[in-house]
Amino acid sequence: MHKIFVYGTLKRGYPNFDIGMDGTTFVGEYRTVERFPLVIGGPWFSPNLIDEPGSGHQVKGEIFTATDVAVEFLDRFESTHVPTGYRRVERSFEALDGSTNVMAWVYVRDRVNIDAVVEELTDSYPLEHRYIIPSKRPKT
Ligand code: PCA
Repeated sequence: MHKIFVYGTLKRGYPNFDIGMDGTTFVGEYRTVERFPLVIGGPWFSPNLIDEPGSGHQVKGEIFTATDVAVEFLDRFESTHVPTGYRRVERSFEALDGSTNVMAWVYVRDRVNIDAVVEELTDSYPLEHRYIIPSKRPKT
């Protein structure tokens, strides 16, 4: 089993939870141990955790356990095969109640690959009315 930390549209109650988190089981609410910048990037107003530890905030999200198949699906969903897409990396997380620290996978991006930073967030991604789900994006 894998552990995966989600901070954006894959959280419970967010637009990609139903399509993306099939085959996962909720573990709890966690935050990154290190600080990271969290931004909304264009053109789909997507949340991006930028792989620049030490700046930004401790970012809050949710940890799930996931099967190999579920992680393979998520890798494709998050375009890890595209050089400018998300990268899945292992980072450390602490439970919001401070009880435990765990390692988990998380999808991060490099700042140079983000078309436009629309907004710098603080410690969490709120429900974002501007976000455009993948199925509503024009085909290229
Ligand atoms: N989905 C992943 C990364 C950004 C996004 O929208 C997540 O929720 O963690």
